[in-house]
Amino acid sequence: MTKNEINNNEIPKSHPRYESLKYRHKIIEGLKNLVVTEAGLIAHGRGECFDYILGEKTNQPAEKATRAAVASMIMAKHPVISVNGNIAALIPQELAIISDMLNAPLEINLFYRKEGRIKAIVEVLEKAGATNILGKNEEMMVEISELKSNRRRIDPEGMLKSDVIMVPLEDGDRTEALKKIGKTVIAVDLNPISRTAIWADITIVDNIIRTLPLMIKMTEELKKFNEDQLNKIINEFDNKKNIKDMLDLIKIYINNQKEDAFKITNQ
Ligand code: PTJ
Repeated sequence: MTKNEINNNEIPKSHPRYESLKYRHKIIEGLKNLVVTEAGLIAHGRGECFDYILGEKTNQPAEKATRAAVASMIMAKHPVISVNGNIAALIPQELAIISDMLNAPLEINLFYRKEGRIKAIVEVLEKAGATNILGKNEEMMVEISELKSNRRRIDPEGMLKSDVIMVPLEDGDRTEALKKIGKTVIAVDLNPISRTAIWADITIVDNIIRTLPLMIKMTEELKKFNEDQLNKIINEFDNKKNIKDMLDLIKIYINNQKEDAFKITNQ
């Protein structure tokens, strides 16, 4: 790559969509170093589209779900965070921090297998400071018979013995399979009506780039709570209602855009 090419690809901080472009470039970088799979680009684009109609912010139902998720992770005996290529490329530092705070291993679990991908993801996570990484040793994996995709291979030290699993940016059928084998599933998915979102026990409809920093903040707060207080947060949370509230918010947001979107041209 020539110096000019590099300069041309730099995103000026003044660009109105700087933040969004910054993360898009992280995904592209991830593709170049094997962390992200080709389909990860498409998944990211789909996420961007949903984020747009959520106003690109953490809405109240997402905040509620995140609080319930953190309480569940703190109460869990063996919490695990499932890591795929996209999240390793987008927020490796935050993954390392939350893994440490919650004592939850980061288990690499990929839908698309490709020689060298696991190693590339381990490198990114370790560079970001992660120390508790599972799913590295392919020979050690066991299979969930309820699942046919590559995600069926899980780590006996991680997901197999876990009680609560966080699955950010998933593809359909795994949440269902994990539920069938008795796990509590926390999903982070910008699509509120994906199969993952509907099947999960706690669905955080938000962008993972906002969810993890919020989880870190909430963990600091909720770690001071006693068991009764944490159980209250978990028991009072109603996932179905929360997803419906999110869908209502999307309707309101789109309605408001009928007026707001054109303000920019009237200035
Ligand atoms: O790295 P691998 O091989 O495990 O593959 C990872 C991907 C993401 C490619 C794979 O799991 C996949 O194909 O997922 P799907 O079926 O495209 O689903 C991804 C979901 O995540 C979609 O509903 C997107 O809207 C959502 N999504 C995308 N980006 C974000 C997101 N949700 C939260 N935060 C995001 N940044």
